[in-house]
Amino acid sequence: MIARELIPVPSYAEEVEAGLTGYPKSLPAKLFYDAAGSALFEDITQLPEYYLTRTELGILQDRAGEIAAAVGAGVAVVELGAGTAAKTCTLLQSLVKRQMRVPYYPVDISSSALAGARQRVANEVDRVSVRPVIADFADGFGFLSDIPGRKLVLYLGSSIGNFDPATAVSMLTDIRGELGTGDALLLGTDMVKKEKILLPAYDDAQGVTAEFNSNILRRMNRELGADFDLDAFRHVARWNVQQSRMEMHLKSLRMQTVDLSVLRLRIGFVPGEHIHTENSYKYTMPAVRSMLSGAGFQLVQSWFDRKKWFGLHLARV
Ligand code: AVJ
Repeated sequence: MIARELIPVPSYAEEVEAGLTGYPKSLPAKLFYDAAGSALFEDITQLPEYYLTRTELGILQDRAGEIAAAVGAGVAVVELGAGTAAKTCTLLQSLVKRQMRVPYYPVDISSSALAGARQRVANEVDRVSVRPVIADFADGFGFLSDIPGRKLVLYLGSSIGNFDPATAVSMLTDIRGELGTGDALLLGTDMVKKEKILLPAYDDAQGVTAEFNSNILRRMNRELGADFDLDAFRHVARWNVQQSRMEMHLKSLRMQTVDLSVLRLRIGFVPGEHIHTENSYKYTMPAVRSMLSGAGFQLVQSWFDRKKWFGLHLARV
């Protein structure tokens, strides 16, 4: 086992350089989330076409009691990528009915989001002790073993969907490695559904998702002294049925070269060339089962909305 401190984490500039000099061109989806991108994602979650957030929240609200019963009393809740904990309060409410206090550890890379999480939980639920953890998952999940007691790890919002199946299994395996007997995972996954529902969710009428996608160019202009012409790229969303994923791309509308002065790099684009910016995997139950068992978890129970658009899966170590 290699100590995680010895694995270097690539910088923003290194990730951009690797992505734009590769073929086909791509950028990792996590680069969306500067301050502007995070705000745009919040806007996406409110769009009529983007069913994911409200569907998952609906399941949590309708089934919090059942989920808490299946989890059992005496847990600390650790939420990976908690943000401002918008979806967590109903579940915390059901858990406090079964134990005196619930320690709640929201984990996020953003300290401002964690301040929001603390405030929201303090306002909405009694007998929850909020202990924010600032962590970047690129550094591993070592922080989990520092948290005492039996743990329920929440990984909601279909965040797992950004990872290809092999990477998702290896990440869940890393999480599993920091957990012990009796610990549990509640995983949110977006399920496979008709293309006519999926496409608008990633290409909304107001153009907010297009704006979110092209913000990745704006960020390189600002942080890397690049000269991307935002009007020379178009947002493309497509359903890749073979790979079971929604994809987002930025399509070059003409022949052009872009200068990234901080990287001392010039990148040429032919007309129609794409930068692949995101994969968002959609799951079937067999895929969920194989992902969880591949990582050493046992599926206990799944909950869905009425249309089976979104799933919440409780698994045990
Ligand atoms: C935050 C990764 C769950 O894949 O649906 C929203 C990001 N991309 N619209 C998703 C996203 C385009 C979102 N996740």
